[in-house]
Amino acid sequence: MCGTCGCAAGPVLTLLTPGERSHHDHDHEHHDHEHHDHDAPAAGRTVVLQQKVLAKNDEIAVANRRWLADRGILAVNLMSSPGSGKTTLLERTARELAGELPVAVIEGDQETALDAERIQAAGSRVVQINTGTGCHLDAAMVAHALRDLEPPPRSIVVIENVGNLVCPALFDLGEAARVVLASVTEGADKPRKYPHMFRHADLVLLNKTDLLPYVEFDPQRYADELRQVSPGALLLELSATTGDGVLPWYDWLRAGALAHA
Ligand SMILES: Nc1nc2c(ncn2[C@@H]2O[C@H](COP(=O)(O)OP(=O)(O)OP(=O)(O)O)[C@@H](O)[C@H]2O)c(=O)[nH]1
Ligand SMILES: [Mg+2]
Repeated sequence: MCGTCGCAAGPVLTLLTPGERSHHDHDHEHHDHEHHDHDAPAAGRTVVLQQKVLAKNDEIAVANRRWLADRGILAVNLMSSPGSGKTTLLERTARELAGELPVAVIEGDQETALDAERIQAAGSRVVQINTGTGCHLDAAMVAHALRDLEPPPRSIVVIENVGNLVCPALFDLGEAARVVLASVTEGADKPRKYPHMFRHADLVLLNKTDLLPYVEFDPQRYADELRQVSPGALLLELSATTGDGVLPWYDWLRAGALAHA
């Protein structure tokens, strides 16, 4: 997992509410996340530490899940490669479900509050987590963010994880569902090359279908590749930019929200 990728510094959280000015020079609150196996002298010790980190994470994830269930909130862990279109889809979702279903967002990025500013402009409550050198969110970060975000009961919280297809797959955040967003510019081979990410996905969204005329990408091959890794995952095709195909995504969110309310 993160033994060599630099998940060392603590995260920084910024709450942006609709209409509020961005203040990204926020409190540099550091939390203890015990990620750090960089000093481990031997492989055996590294493995033990990794197991401890994951066990601790799982404990906090269980608490997050209970906190969310107590409030009837549907939490979705949204993961993808950098630039697949997570924030673009959430901007559209926030706008188009406004007034029907409140969608609050937790944004995970190494640096900047750029994504939080976009979600804020789309009218949703949002907390930005900056992970520094870290390549994924963990349950403790999400626990802090949920307290800052204060999502209303019976709402939806989407957690936009740090963009990559590797480490985010390992960390349970306490979500009710895992959604992987892929885009047609990434190639059809990604499910088999990054099986851990796709294996536990409840839903896979194939984005940027408006670009299909311009890229070499076979949606049928993609569906077949996904089936090999994750036979149970639902696959929906859409374009976050044009809005084509987004209605089944909204129906999926509505059904999930209803089931968790
Ligand atoms: N053509 C096309 N472009 C898209 C679509 N969705 C997103 N984009 C573009 O893809 C780029 C990245 O989109 P983002 O929404 O920032 O992607 P992201 O997954 O949030 O990126 P990170 O947070 O950096 O991981 C932007 O230039 C978007 O305009 C789509 O459906 N079609
Ligand atoms: Mg983003």
